[in-house]
Amino acid sequence: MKHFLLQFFLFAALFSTAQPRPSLPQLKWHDMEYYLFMHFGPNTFTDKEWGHGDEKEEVFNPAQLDCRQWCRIAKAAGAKGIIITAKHHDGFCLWPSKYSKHTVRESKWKSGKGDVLKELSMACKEYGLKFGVYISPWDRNHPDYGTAKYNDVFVGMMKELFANYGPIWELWWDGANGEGPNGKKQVYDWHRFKETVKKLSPNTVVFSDVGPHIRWVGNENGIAGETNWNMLDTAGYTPGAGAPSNEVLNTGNENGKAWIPAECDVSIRPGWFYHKEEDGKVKSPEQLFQLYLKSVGRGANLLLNVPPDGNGLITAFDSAALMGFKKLRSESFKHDIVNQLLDKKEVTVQFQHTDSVRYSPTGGKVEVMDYKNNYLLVRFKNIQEINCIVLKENLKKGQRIKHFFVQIPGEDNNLKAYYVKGTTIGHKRILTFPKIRTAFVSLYIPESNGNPFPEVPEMYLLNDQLIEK
Ligand code: FUL
Repeated sequence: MKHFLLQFFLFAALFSTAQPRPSLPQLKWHDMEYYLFMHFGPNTFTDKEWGHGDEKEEVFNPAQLDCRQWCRIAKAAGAKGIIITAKHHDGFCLWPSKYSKHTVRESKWKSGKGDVLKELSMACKEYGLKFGVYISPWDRNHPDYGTAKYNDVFVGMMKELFANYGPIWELWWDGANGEGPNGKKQVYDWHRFKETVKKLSPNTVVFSDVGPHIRWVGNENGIAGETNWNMLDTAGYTPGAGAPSNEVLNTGNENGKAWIPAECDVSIRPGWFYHKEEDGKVKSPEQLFQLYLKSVGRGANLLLNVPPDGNGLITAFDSAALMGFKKLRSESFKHDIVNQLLDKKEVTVQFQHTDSVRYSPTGGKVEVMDYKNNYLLVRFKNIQEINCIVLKENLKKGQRIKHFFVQIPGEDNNLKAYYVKGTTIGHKRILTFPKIRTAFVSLYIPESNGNPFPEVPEMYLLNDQLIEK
């Protein structure tokens, strides 16, 4: 018995030190990198950001709604999916839910026969885009909100979503709740909500402030932490007011117990919903590129909101900005110098780490680590000109790199020519700097949680105007 107990505790100790790893749906999610958010509903017509839930259903009437136009633009913009506000805080459902009387069915649009989710999910399939659904737990319309019955309503609605519009790639639970001191208090059954998704659609990744699969980045400006761990501790926390601080959400927890990477939601306009007076305030392609560097370039994903207008179309202002952004990305990241030269055998990439370094595959801390020699060296046969390096880490092994130095001696071998100290890498860490001519780049990893697994970096020469500001 004693022996058994000892084994049990040893096993438990090993297990508890194991680093979290992404699930397969999460690994695929990391590769999605950039996709669109669409805020659409009664607010689009009433010019509000937060509807009260008492708006007449007839206000919703997007005469020219064309989800294929949304998808055509998303695809041309290089976005890999669309997440739509199926139900915002006003409770209006963009599908004819049997759990509500505040839906497209009660509107005049298509004489009550329309279904935005049907149209969009089909258009996404046609264009090869992932389809995601935002559904607000906070509901200012539903008569059951504030009672236990509302949890049944919310679960029932999710069941409808999975049954009729799947596969749903990402489900978004917004944590916002603006009920005042005398407002209704809903005790959400988060556990039941999670179990419902797990059972009905195990490959769906669920976003909320604290996951379970994807976390909020802690701001709505599209900016991830320069230190950005994909791990988070969630014990004792809930979405919304019960979430960890924005600072913690922004950087994650180095030793967090669960893999819950950050997603950066940000709007192309000042507001989330369409407002005509913001037509002149759409972010420029250059601004979007900077956001890309600060989100995807810091190991997070970019969820860019592009709200359709009252006709049910994406305006020319937004579409032009998206195309400009796409052009900047395509031109910038077209020629990966390292890969091209690898093909021609004009570069060598070596990763050196001491032979003494061994890492237990169980994740247990069983051997002494020595990282003195963790160098990734890139040597070019001929001098190259670069101003951008994309560092990457093999996330299948978890996120381990804690600290790195990149050194690029100039043509004259001046070791100080470019030298940057950084913290985490994760899915991608995009570094930009004034252009430099060099034959050699080194990445030194002095600190990592377990043996580090950096991937072969990409290197580019971007237009000088685009380096991170
Ligand atoms: C917030 C909401 O309150 C905003 O209206 C918007 O939907 C944004 C994405 O999330 O919490």
